[in-house]
Amino acid sequence: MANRTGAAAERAEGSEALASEAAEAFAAAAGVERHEIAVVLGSGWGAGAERLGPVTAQVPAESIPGFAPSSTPGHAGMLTSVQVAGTDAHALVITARSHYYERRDSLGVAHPIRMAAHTGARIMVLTNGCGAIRPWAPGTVAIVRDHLNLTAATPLAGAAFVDLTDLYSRRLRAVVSTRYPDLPQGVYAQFPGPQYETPAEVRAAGILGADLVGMSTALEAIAARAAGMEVVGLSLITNPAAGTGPGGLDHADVLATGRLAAERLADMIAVLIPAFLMA
Ligand code: 8IG
Repeated sequence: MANRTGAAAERAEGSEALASEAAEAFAAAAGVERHEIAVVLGSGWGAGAERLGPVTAQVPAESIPGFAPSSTPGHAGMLTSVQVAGTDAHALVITARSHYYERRDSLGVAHPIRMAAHTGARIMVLTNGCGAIRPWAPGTVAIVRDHLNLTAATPLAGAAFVDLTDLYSRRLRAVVSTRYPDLPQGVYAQFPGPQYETPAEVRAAGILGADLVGMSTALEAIAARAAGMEVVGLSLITNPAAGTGPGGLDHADVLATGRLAAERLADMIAVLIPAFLMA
């Protein structure tokens, strides 16, 4: 380790220095100094950048420091800079989510979030696809009201006693509810994955207070709050959680629900991002 001292050690995986370096590299690649808002597009939400405004730049995540090559062949994560129509702000759109189940690495999960903070983002929009414990139909979008972190992991290290009382911003949830009054709000439980839950685990999560089950978002939300950002979470329900629907879970059905919802979700993103910025 003799050669990993000083600056090199400070740029270690998951570090603030690496996030800062990534932000500088992205700002240079985009030719945009400041991104006021960041959006992580999860399962089903991938079309969300398209109607947001003119794309200023799009780079493969792997070209930015700290991003691991995508583990899904043919699906390189992208980092996109979009000029948000109707505002003078820029959005950093992240379709390079690193899931905890990929490498059991919560620091890697937090890297894009910390990078976003270093680009200037004060708002972090986290979207995902998830299962519903409640009888909410596939295709429904739920607003994340709170979460249960059931991963036994954290993106934080050291004495980072971060207050999570209002983690999913009441203010920004109200912005969503004003535009879309019918959306339910729910508690999202992040399981470690990659396996889906057993029916017993789903029942247990329900007793603990969860309405939704997924494999992302909670660790990212913690990292975002620790970095000083205001957080909003939106979940596309793609399936009844295991044991609550008529049959088993099939990833193909999950993807099909996402495809059917894609246009509607893209519209929602285009409506909500400017609304968050102006709130
Ligand atoms: I999409 O039912 C999607 N992601 N843990 N459980 C978990 N993650 C999910 C599910 C689900 N559906």
